[in-house]
Amino acid sequence: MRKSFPFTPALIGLLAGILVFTLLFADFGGKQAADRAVAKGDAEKVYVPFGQKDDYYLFASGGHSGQLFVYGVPSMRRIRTIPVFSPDTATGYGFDKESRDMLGGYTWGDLHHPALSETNGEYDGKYLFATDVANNRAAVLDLTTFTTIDMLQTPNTVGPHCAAFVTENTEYLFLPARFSAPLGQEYAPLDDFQAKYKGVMSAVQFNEKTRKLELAYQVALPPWSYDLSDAGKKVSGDWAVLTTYNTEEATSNYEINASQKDRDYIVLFNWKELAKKIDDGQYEMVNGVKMIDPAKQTGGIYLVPVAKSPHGVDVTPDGKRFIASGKLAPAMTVFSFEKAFAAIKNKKFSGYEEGLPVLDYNSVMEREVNPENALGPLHTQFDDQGNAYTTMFISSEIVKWDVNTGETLDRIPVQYSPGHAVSAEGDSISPDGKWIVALNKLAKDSYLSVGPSHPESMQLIDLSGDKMRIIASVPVDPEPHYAQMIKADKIHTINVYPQDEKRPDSVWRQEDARIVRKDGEVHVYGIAMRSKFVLDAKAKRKDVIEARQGDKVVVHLTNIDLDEDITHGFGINDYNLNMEVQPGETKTLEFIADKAGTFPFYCTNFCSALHQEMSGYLLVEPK
Ligand SMILES: [Cu+2]
Repeated sequence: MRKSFPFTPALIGLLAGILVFTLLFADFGGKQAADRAVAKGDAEKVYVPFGQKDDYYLFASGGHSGQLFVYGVPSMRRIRTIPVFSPDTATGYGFDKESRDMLGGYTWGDLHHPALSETNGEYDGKYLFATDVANNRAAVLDLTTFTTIDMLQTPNTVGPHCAAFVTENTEYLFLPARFSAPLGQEYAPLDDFQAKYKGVMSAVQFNEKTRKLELAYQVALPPWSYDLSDAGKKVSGDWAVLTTYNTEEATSNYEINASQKDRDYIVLFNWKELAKKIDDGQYEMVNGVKMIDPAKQTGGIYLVPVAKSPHGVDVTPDGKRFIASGKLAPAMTVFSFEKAFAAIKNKKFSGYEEGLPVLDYNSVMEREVNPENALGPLHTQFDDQGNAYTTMFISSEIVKWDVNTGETLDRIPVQYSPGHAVSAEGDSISPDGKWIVALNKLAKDSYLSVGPSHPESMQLIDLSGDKMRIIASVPVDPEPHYAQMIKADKIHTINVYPQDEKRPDSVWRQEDARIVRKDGEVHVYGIAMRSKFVLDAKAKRKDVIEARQGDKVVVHLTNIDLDEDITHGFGINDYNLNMEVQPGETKTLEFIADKAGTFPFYCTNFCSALHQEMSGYLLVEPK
């Protein structure tokens, strides 16, 4: 018996342990089964069976890749990468003459906030605009072809981060600047910051007939940083709002010096009044651009005090309110356009800043919304029920709240640190309320490791139930700053480029292919078709280009395969050149044959069983 004594408590302990373990395991097993069932339900929501298409296109900025990423929602499959501000060897963008000229020698860009064209406040699916923070450009993409069709360099505007947003009928695209600089980026010491530096906003228009972007006018705003913006809607349709930071006018160590004041400003402006000033000649010409100085040509621009260092400012779908979030303050602030209009009418100004009237905060503010322990509110999106969804960068979550009452309705953690979020049709006058995608700055431990730097992530959140649910999480290349999501049936792509016989330099019949030589120039008017190049119909070898070293060679190539998805490429071995010619398209490659020798060229896009045979020679005879 003595021997058994030590065993009894141990045995009891063991049995108890087994029991607890069994209970725990059973509980855990049950929970796991339940979780799996829910996960299965979630998986079904994102599963788009083969043969079916997604419900939405999501256009996400590719940040400093200079590209735009296209995803399908809800599958979250990446469908396409569209090069915009940087060259791309896959499509030859930046290599063929037209896109190379358009890029203007720049080899990188920083694409931030894409904006879909609108008609009556709804996304119309025709065009998409984007801006380049790195090199002060605006671009427009044609959504019938998913290609960049024009680019505009904006002088005076330095780092247009606070863009792009379009007015309700795409009358304007505004590009306010992140950086202040002397006009024309002239040299001026930083001690002259207040006197000589300006934060310039460009007003750009898109001419649908010429398919060109045009710089309408600019506004020389105070030397602050302009961060994000939104256009008014309906009752506020003539207005737009932008956030500012560094109203301290710091010139160094911004982390501290640009965060001193308790309040920065929202710039509230009436773009119709600004356009009228231009019509009335109230501007000066600065570096060839009509420039409004709001301190001299007063009216139409007002300041609204806002919680310090705000990021996003977003107009509600009904156009009645604008919501700003101070990223260093825990609150979202709801402002009323109606109250702002009354304050402007009654001149309820609390003072002037850099010559601009400051509206009295309490006269314009409707509500401060401060969800408990929510930190770092950045950007707000909307659904179809009057609810707002704000990303919290620091507490890493999305908070759903009622715009009318400020009541917090739901919160969901995301991995990690969301900058923007985008809801379906979220910036239009009628959001769909189905999905919101969190654009997270850090994926950390979400995916297989790829070394010290990890991908960013996008998380798809289902809004259909009472509670938000994350139902998919996908890695994404750096760096989606913002995205817009549009119903797929609003986009109408073409299958092939039309056979336009009048298109300059195009050739549609093999017998018309020719090579023309004159004074050190070789002009090729050729055809790409399955599975050959026809460059000179009369030559012994129809797929050969002969040039002399130093000649300028211009290859015009038309893809006469008017067949969807039969795209051809033209890459020249060891000449660092490649371009894509899509079905029915004519593209031009222009270069100096500065290297003598023998250089095969070949079709770079797989096009048929005999694709490998689709090649020829560039022969460059030495001088
Ligand atoms: Cu081919």
